[in-house]
Amino acid sequence: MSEIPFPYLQNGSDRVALVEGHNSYNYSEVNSRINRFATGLLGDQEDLQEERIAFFMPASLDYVTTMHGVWRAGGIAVPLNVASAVSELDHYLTCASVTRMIANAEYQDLLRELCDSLNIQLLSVEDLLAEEAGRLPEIAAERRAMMLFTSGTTNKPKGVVSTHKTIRAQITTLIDAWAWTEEDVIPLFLPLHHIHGIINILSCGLWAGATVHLFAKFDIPKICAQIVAGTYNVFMAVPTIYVKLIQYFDTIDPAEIQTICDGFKDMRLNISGSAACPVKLFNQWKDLTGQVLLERYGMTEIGMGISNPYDGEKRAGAVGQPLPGVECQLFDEDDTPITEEAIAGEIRIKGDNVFLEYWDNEAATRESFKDGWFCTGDVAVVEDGYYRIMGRSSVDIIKSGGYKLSALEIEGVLLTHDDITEAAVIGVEDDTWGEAVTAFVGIKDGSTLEYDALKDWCDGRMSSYKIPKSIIIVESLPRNAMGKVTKPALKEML
Ligand code: MCA
Ligand code: AMP
Repeated sequence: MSEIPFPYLQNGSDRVALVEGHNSYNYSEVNSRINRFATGLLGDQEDLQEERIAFFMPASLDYVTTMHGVWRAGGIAVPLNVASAVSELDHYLTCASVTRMIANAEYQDLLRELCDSLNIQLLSVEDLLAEEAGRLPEIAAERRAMMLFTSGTTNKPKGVVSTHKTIRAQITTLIDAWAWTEEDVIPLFLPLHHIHGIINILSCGLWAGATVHLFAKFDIPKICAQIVAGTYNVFMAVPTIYVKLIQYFDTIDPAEIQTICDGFKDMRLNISGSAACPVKLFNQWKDLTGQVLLERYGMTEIGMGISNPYDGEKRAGAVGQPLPGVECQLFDEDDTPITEEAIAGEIRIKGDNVFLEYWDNEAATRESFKDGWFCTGDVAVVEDGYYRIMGRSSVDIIKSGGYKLSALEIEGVLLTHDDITEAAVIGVEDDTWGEAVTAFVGIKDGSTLEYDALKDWCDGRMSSYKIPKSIIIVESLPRNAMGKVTKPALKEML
C-alpha cells in the first residue's frame, strides 16, 4: 500500500491560505491548527481507523480544520449540508453510522436533540483543539477518506465513499488542466458538501498554495465588491450563479455593471459546471465580460471527468475532452463501445478519480459498474473531438441550480401529506434554475391544496431547494399498463 504525502495543503509558508471576513490565515497557521485538532480528535487513540466524523458548518477556517484534521487522524470526513432538514440529517447520520459530529455554536441547538437520539457526541472545533500537536498516524492512500451524499434514482441519498487516492487524483488532474498556481486567488461561495466546492475550488486552491476567500453563502454585493477591487483571478460557479449575476446587473446602474464586468475581464479563468451551461448564457457572459466560459463535466462519484481545454477552443454547449488520467468511453444500450462520432451513448468512466463504493450498499455499488467502468447515466455525443452532454438516462434525476435532486425522494415526502393521494415530480426547463422542480399531485376528494400552504408544510421536511417551485393538481396521474407514472406525458401536459 502506498503512503499518501500529507498534507493536502502546502506546509510552512507565510502565504495566505484562507480569507474569512476580515481575517486571513497563512498556510503555517492553518497547518498547525489542523494538527492540533487531529491530535484532539485522536485523544488516546493512534489512528481513528475510518471512524465517520460528520461536520455541519459553512465555509470557514473551522471547516478546513475539521476536514483535514479528520483526514490526518485517519477518519472518514462526512461534510453535511447546512441547509438540510433534520429528517434528511437523520438519514445521513444513521446511514454513515456517525459517532461524532462537529458543529459551530450557532448550529448546536439545532442538532442536539438529533445527536442525542442517535448517540452521537456533539462537539465544536474548540472543544478538540489540543494544546500542542502530537504524533499523527501514517495513512495509506487506499484508505477511505470522505463520504458525500448524492441523490439518485432511489428514494434515499447514497453515501459516495472516496479514498485518499481518489481525492488526490481528482485534485491533481485539475491542478495541471486548469494551470493552478500559488498566485491564484479564488472566491468560494458554493456549499461545501459537494465536489464542486470541496475539490475544484477549496482542495485545488490549497494544494496549489493559492488563496481561497471563504463566503458562508453566495453574497452577490460582497463578492462583486471584491471583483471590482481586482482581488480574484479565477472564478468557478454553477450556471445559475452566472444567471443570478446577470439578473443582479439589472438592478444596478450601468457604471457599476461596467466595473464588475471589467473585474471579470481581467481574470485568467471563468469556469461553469455541475449543470449544462446554455449557449445563450455562454454568449451573454462573453458579451458582458469578454470571458469565454470553460465548461466541464463532473459527478460526485468521479470528480471531474471531461473539460474544455485551458489553452485552445472553449466550445459553447460542449464539455471538451476527457481529463488526463480519466478514461472515458461512450456505450450504446447493448453495452457496446461507440467508436464513431455523432452517435449518442452513455458516458462510462475509469481511473483513479473514480470513487470506491456506496457506503454499506454493495448492491448499488455493483449495479453502477459494468466491466470495471462506472456508468454515469449521462448521455453524450462526440462532435469534432468535443463531448456534448445530451441529457440523462433517468427522468427521476433533476438538476436545479447545480443540485442533483431525486424526484422519488421528493415524491416520497409529498406522499406523507394527509391530503395527497398520488404524486409525481419532474424537472421543467427554467432560465434561472436550469430545471425547476414541478410536482403533479392528486388530492383527496373534497380537499384543497394551496401552493403557499404546501410550501410551508414542506419546509423542515426537505431542504428548501428541493421544495417544488410549482404544484399542479390533477384528477389522476398518467400511467402505463404496468401502473407506472409516465413522466414524459406529464411534460407534454405542460
Ligand atoms: C436556492 N434555492 C433554490 C436553489 N438554491 N431553489 C432551487 N434550486 C436551487 N439550487 C431557493 C431557496 O430555497 C430559496 O427559496 C431561494 O432560492 C433563495 O435561497 P438562497 O439560498 O438565498 O439562494 P441563493 O444563495 O441564490 O442560491 C442559489 C445557488 C445555490 C447559489 C445557485 O443553489 C447553490 O449554491 N448551488 C450550487 C450547488 C452546488 O454546489 N452544486 C454542485 C454539486 P425561498 O425563497 O422560496 O425559500 S454537483 C458537483 O459537485 C459535481 C461533481 C459537478 O459537476 O460539479
Ligand atoms: P452530482 O452527482 O450532484 O455530482 O451531479 C452530477 C451530475 O451533474 C452529472 O451526472 C450530470 O448529469 C450533471 N452535470 C455536471 N456537469 C455538467 C455539465 N457541464 N453539463 C451537463 N450536466 C452536467
